[in-house]
Order: sequence, then structure tokens, then C-alpha cells
Amino acid sequence: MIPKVMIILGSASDKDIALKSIKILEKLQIPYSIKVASAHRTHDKVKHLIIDATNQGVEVFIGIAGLAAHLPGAIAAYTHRPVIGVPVKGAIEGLDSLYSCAQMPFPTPVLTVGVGRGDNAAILAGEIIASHDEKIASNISKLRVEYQEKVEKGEEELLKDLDGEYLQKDFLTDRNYEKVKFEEADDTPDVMILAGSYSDMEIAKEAAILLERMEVNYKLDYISPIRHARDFEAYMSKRANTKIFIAISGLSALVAGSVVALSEKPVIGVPCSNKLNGQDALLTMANMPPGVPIGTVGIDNGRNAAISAAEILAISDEKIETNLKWIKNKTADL
Ligand code: C2R
Repeated sequence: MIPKVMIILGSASDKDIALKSIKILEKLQIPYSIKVASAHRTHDKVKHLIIDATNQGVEVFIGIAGLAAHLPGAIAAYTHRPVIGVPVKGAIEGLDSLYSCAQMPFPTPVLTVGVGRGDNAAILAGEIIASHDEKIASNISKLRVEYQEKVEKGEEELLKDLDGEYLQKDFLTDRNYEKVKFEEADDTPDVMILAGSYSDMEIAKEAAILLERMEVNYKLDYISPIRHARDFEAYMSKRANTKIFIAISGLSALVAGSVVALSEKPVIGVPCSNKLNGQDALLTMANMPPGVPIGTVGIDNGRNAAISAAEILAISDEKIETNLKWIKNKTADL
């Protein structure tokens, strides 16, 4: 059977992170393959693996690497399929690997998850496959419920352990709170670009122009989940058919975090450089907790987010695949 996902470790020493991916892919029932190959130590192996795997039908690549993590970028250089990068903590808390994965130049994005987050990489791969595979979409929903139950169980156990004269253990214990209900809406585009503020619009426009050129059906909106909290929920509830979200945000990147909290679709995050050169937004997008991944691209790199969105859609859409390849080849000629 041709695997849908190929996991490549820069070294067998990255095994513990790969095991987190494996655990999730087994739960999601997605066939996968595992290889060890280094862009630095075995460059030819990486090249041939990726070209052959792409030709044979592998849909998503996960590159796991520490230190100067050039491996995911090298994978992206040889395929037009989505590449997810997992930075590994080798030195300086894994920041070197995180930057190596996220800060890829146009048009070669690596969707970067948090340091050591092999689990989130596999969930993101599952969400990507789920955009054209209903069975996997339903497995993703079941997995999300498991993460919700973990929170509820955690609260129960925490309270069991606590005791205090003034502690009101029974306050607001009703768990039947109302959840956001998703509805179909006629104008739902395949890709929704959401900018948290007008100051992010330039980057949003760069993503939009590229999607337009690749004939991807998209919509661009400005909405802040902090400044319009309730409107944001109502807005998201009408996006049942959207296949991919591109969330563009500076500062604490809450736009991207709020989208992934409400949707099971792939979320691509673009950190913006309004403050701290965008490092705040980059870190708060990539380092999401297990269960809710944001595939983060480089700071201010709206164009790479558009390429990633097209790469996801191109798995099941030949027209977009042709347009995507044309853009990639055109850039190679520059
Ligand atoms: P060793 O334990 O083999 O010395 O590797 C590996 O992913 C690992 O985390 C130490 C670290 O080096 C990383 N490595 C890369 C690449 N190849 C190996 N970042 C690459 O090609 O990017």
C-alpha cells in the first residue's frame, strides 16, 4: 500500500518525537512510512526519497530535525506536496530548529509546528488528508473529543485532590454548556484568509493575489476574536465548508489560536512583525498545545501561506496542481 504520509527523521536520535507522530497516525488510521535521512549527511537519499515518494502518491511529508533543521526545507525543495516541519530541541531550546523550519523563502513553505510536537504534526497531516477524505475527517473529530475529555477529566481529578475551607467545589459544575454549531453557507470559499487587524492587510493581500493567480476560490476578511469575541464565533459557525484557514496575526496571534479552537480544518498561521520583529507571533502560533496545531509559516510571509494552501488543495485538484507547479517553476527561473 502506498503510504499517505512519509515521516523523515534527520537522525535516529529524533526517535522519541517520531513516536508521538506514529501514535497519532495509528489512531487516525492513516498509512505512513518512516525513513531516516539527513539533508546534510545524506543529501542524495533525501532527494531521491522525496521525488520517488511524490511520484508514487505520498500526500504529506513530515520532517523531524534538531539543530540546523534544514531537512524539512530540503524536502520542500523536491516536492509540491505539503511539508510539515517538527523542530527538535537540540540546543537553545530548539529555537534554532524552529527558525530553520519556519523561515523558508518563497515559494517553498514548511508548515512548522512547535518544538518536539510530533503529535501536532501528525494531526495537521490528518487534517490535510481529511480535506478530501471523509473517513479521516471523522477520525479527526473523534480525536478532538479525546483532547476535550482530557481537559474535563483533568479538572475532575484536580478538584478531587484539592481541599480548602473556602473552596466552592460545586460552583458552575454543569458541563452541558452550549457548543458553537456549524452551518453550511452558500458563499463559503475553499480558503478563508482572516486578518486580525487592518494593519495586517498588506500581508493578507499578498496571499490573496497569489491565490487569485492559482485560481483558488478564496475570501479575505478582517475580524478580531478579541475585539469582536461573540461576532467571531457567529462568523466561524458559518464556515462549515471552508477547507483551509489562513490566519494572519501579530502580537499574541490569537486570531490563529481562535480559529483552530473552533475548527478542525487545517490552519495556516502567518505571524506579523508589528512588535518584537514578529517573534512573539511566530512562537505563539507554532508552539500550540497538543491537539490543536497551527502550521506556521515565516514572519510576514503571506505568499508562502498561499502556496501551502494551494499545495493542500492540489492533492485532489489537478487544475490547482498545474497552476501551483507553474508558479513554482516561474520562481525558479528568477
Ligand atoms: P545526531 O544525533 O545524529 O548527531 O543528530 C538531527 O535531526 C538531530 O536532531 C543530531 C541532530 O542533527 C539533526 N540533523 C539535521 C539534519 N540532519 C541531521 N538537522 C538536516 O539535514 O537538517
